[in-house]
Amino acid sequence: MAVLESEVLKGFVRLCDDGWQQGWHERNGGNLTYRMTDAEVEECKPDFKYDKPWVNMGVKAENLAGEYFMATGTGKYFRNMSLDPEANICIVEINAEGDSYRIVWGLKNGGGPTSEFPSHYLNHSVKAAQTNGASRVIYHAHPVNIIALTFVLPLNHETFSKILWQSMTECPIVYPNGVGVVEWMIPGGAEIALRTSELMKRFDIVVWAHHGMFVTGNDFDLAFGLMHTVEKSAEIYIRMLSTGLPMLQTIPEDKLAECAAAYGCKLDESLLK
Ligand code: 2HA
Ligand code: ZN
Repeated sequence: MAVLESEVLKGFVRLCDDGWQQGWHERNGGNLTYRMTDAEVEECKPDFKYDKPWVNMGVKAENLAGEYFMATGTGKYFRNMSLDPEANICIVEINAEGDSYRIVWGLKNGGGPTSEFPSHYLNHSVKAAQTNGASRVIYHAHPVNIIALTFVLPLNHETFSKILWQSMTECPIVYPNGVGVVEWMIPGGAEIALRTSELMKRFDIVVWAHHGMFVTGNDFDLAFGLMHTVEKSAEIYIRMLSTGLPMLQTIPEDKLAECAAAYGCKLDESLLK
């Protein structure tokens, strides 16, 4: 029962429930992975079984060798995570080369980690290196409003970042590095994984056109909060457009950096050019 009683599993499941309640996880949409701390691994280890085969991921990250990840299962529904975590979630161990995983807990009825595991894995690699190990969560969801915007806005980082920053005053403070954008691609493979992880070197948020969003955070609250904030700003922008009325005013572009600075954050002003 070590895993089922752990705080880390409770936090993981809570994020899944919160995302489901927001309407971001139709059917089996979306996925979540968490890089466990050494203490969490020790706590959960009594439940681990090392009898499953190694599975090659098609991508490699040496800085994640030997790490343990908690991951939603492929084809599993966020709606069901809290009802039966052991059937819908797994813990995987990464091998010494950093290119394969094996399931050590969970998915009791079979299956594997999320189809987007290669993307999650490379994003974890980039973020762990960049934050000296502080970043632990990668979260992928299908929020309605940000997806809708990918049909009507040009697909570039500058347009999305500026419009979303200007849609709500907290935004330049919550995500001063802006938003990266990937054009439509086939999900689930190494190509979109590499593309996304390249952008994760610069951003904590990557929008996948006509699909959804990837965000990263040091913990579940920060990752969920980031998804929530970006999606809310997209919703405000869309509601503003939906009035059909002309926009009379917005947050001044030349005040965005000042707003972030007032809270100790540095806006990536290169996105405003
Ligand atoms: O888990 O969201 O991108 C299903 C997906 C794939
Ligand atoms: Zn998806």
